[in-house]
Amino acid sequence: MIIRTFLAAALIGLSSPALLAHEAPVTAGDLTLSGAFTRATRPGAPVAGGFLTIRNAGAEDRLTGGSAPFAAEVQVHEMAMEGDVMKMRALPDGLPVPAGQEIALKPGGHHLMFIGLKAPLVEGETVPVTLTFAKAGAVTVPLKVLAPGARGMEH
Ligand SMILES: [Cu+2]
Repeated sequence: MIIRTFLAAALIGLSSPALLAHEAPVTAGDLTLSGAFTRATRPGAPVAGGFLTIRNAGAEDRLTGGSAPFAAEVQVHEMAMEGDVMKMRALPDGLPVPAGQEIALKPGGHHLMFIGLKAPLVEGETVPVTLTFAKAGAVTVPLKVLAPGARGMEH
């Protein structure tokens, strides 16, 4: 039911993206992925971040990486202090999604990193990312492209 709704929304989105304020959640097994967005980039920008909420109704899972047609590579990043400087770095073992909990990838925290952008991300468009989970497998999620600097969906 939720998947059908998502497909219908995606089809509508192809013809008139402005109809959709935000994308319907995507479910895969025990996981529900919602509020997924990225941000518009300038021409030539090499990287962009991706953000979403992952709710896990089942046993512990792990987000290990992913792929996207608009980027050469998708990594899972954390923010960490190095001396006095906040830096981001890839999580080589991925990001745990604890049993029965919800985690948020958000600006300033854990995030997806799109590396080697093949084209600018254009505000108002929707682009797909396929995330890889240790248990749930590959899950494709539509990412809304918001304004540069946007911190999340407006409701
Ligand atoms: Cu990053």
